Amino acid sequence: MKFNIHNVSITTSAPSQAHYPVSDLPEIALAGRSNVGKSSFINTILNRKNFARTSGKPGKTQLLNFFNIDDTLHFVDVPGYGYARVSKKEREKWGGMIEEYLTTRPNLRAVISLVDMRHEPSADDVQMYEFLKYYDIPVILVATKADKIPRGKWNKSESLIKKTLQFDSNDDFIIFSSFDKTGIAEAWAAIESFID
Ligand SMILES: Nc1nc2c(ncn2[C@@H]2O[C@H](COP(=O)(O)OP(=O)(O)OP(=O)(O)O)[C@@H](O)[C@H]2O)c(=O)[nH]1
Ligand SMILES: [Mg+2]
Repeated sequence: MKFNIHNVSITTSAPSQAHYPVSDLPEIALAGRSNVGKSSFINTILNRKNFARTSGKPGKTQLLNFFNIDDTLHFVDVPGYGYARVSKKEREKWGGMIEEYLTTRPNLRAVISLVDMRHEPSADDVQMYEFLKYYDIPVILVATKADKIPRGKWNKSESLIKKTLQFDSNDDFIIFSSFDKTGIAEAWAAIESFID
């Protein structure tokens, strides 16, 4: 399948099931720590500057944002986890929202799970990965901000991430950078493998 990435629009922003779009389109959700680069990832692979909102201010994406891509699939941008400066109550609200979506949505085909390639995955990252594996949701692991580490250290970073996550070798692992556009073709190939 070939995408012509021309027609992209936001379908809806939903806090809960009742607000999800009524649609048969397959969905690919994005999960990751606040500030890891989820919105940037969407912008980069769509070759858009500021489609999904990005900001240096963590915790900005508060709802599930459904983006229609050429009437072929929805990307679902999910609020980031692990943002320290939110209350316990807000964190629980977030947990309920993401869990409800991930465990009940029949349209969901795979989750793009983003981790910062510069660091060992956090406890939150590990928990998210374990959650996805527990519910048998296919994962496309994206190690992002690769531009911030020299190429000579990419293998070492990849090994550390895989070891810490107890990475399932059946899942895709993609080295990515929104800054120098590394990994766009690989990301699309992985996404398309879940859409056909
Ligand atoms: N160097 C570098 N910076 C990046 C990359 N991707 C994102 N950033 C920066 O990281 C910051 C956060 O990016 P976002 O895309 O807004 O992150 P997010 O995961 O959507 O954040 P929330 O919506 O708050 O959960 C921004 O300042 C981006 O410019 C990358 O590949 N390389
Ligand atoms: Mg975002």
